[in-house]
Amino acid sequence: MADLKSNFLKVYSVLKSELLEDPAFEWTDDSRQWVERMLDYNVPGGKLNRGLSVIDSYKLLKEGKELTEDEFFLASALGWCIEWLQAYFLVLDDIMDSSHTRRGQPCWFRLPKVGLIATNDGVLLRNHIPRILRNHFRNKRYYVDLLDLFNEVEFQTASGQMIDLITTIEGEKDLSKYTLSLHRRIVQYKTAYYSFYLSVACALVMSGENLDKHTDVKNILVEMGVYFQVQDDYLDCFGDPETIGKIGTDIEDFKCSWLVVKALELSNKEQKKILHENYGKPDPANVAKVKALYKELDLQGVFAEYESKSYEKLTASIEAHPSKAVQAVLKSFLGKIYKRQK
Ligand code: GPP
Ligand code: MG
Ligand code: MG
Ligand code: MG
Repeated sequence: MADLKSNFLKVYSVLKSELLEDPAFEWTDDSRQWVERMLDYNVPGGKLNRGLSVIDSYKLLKEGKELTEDEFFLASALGWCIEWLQAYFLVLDDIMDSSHTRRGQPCWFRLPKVGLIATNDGVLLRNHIPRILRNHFRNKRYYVDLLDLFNEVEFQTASGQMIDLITTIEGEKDLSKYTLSLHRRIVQYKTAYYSFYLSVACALVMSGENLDKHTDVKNILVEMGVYFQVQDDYLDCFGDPETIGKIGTDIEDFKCSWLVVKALELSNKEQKKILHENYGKPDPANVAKVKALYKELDLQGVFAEYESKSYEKLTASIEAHPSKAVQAVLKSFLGKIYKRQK
């Protein structure tokens, strides 16, 4: 595993060097330095699960046969495209959510010399993806399928992000609009497609598969993505900031989080009043009251129950899949996130 990660990181260096020499632009030392620092700060510092999963999935689809050097490089390049996509989303999401830290360091836009230049850096990160794909896949039969896949998933994510953001306008008017079905719709689009479906879809496309024939796999991965974002919502309040590398902002931001949806479901009249009076306010005293109510309602216990139920359901749908190779891909994914603390 350590070896896999270090080989994967070597591919990052290659891709970065190519981008810093992109012949479509007239580089200067300053511009090259800015992009290099921006990439090193935002792209490789996460868990790299999404990126590494392309390699894992591709290997499992080849029934465990060793990858050639060329296959390893290409699967890694696709994995890095997903990590670039993630970096682009996170740089912009942190501005939109007024977050302070990410991956154990200040959010990129919080650096004094960066500020709103971060918005253009987001655009650049996004543009690096088709540059990487062009550099390494232009001659492949499946080039257009890859472009199509990345475009579609980006559109779904931006649409999910839009509803995540505009829902708070409605929530501020009437908190009772926050329901489980609304929550599901938001997280399915803003998280599940790019965080779960995309890695396996890249591996399938690289193996010459037609994605239209794999809607059953897609459905299971979307379910897993929903479960993953419920964990993210839970960790936003109950996770250890040192471990998750970020400080939660969902309560302050009036987010339609899984926790507030469950709290509304379980609250009596007085408890609902506490939520209405304190949710979505920046003052730490208000936030503390919401957190105290979450504890009183035993949302930690409710989440633990949800977590084991989701695991059982996902395992059952995975085991119903006809292909053992696909089952192995999905099980390895689920194993990586079950009961995660970060
Ligand atoms: C996670 O939401 C969703 C994203 C990071 C997608 C952002 C999409 C854009 C088009 C910008 P989150 O805000 O709960 O994530 P986190 O808790 O990591 O801030
Ligand atoms: Mg956020
Ligand atoms: Mg967000
Ligand atoms: Mg979150």
